[in-house]
Amino acid sequence: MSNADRVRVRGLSIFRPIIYGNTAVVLTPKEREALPPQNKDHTHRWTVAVRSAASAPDSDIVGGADDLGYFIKRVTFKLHETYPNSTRNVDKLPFEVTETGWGEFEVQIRVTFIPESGEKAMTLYHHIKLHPWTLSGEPEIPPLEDAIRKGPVHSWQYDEIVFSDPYQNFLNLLMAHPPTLLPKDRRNKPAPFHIANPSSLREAANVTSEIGVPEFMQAMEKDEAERLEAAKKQVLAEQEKWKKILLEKNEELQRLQQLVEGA
Ligand code: SLL
Repeated sequence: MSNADRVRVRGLSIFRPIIYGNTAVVLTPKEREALPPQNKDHTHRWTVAVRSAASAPDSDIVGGADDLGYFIKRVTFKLHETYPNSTRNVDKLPFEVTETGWGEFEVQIRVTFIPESGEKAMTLYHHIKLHPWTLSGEPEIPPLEDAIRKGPVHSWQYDEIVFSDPYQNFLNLLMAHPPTLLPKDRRNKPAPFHIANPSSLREAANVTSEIGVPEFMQAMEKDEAERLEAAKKQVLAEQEKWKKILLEKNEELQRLQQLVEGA
């Protein structure tokens, strides 16, 4: 890395949209038969993952249109201790772990960035969801046939990894990989299903209608845009305030200088 690359670009922030979460399906009786003896009590197969927010068109995979390996070095998933080798390091794409199990639990997800970024690792938490979303919000384990009919359960959260004052070389790298824009509208699959997001998707989380693969869309960015707009206004107001103070101080300085010259 040359000295010029080590320079931080002050005052600049750049972000990359990601999603993290899980998909789960119930195991059919046949699949349960095929499990190793120590796992005979397992009822579901799930995948926990960190992916780019945009989905590939016509894909059954939630998110993952872009390769995040250019800025993420490793994702560590800390599973429930009932799992053997519960800390799973994933050093290459896809950043995900697939397992079978019987219970929901919280997984700790640690994202380590490439060394050139100079960024600290980031920790996320996700509750592995196995059972379908219910209207009441109360957990409910449906009969096996219902669960199979309803299809995969999805629980994903959208987030933006923000890099502030990035190193010049890291900034160049990020800019060389612009993220795929989220689609304006749902493109191919039937509408919501089982999905969760702590903010804008809360309502959608409780809607169980047609089965479909969730997809993150621009509408969900609206909340974020409104928050940014509010922040911008605040910064502008702050700027105005300091401008006024600066002017007043300048006037005072001039007055004092005249006093000094006159003395
Ligand atoms: C619960 N607090 O009681 C949760 C724990 C544990 C999940 C869930 C299988 C591990 C194995 C598994 O699903 N663990 O069989 O090794 O619901």
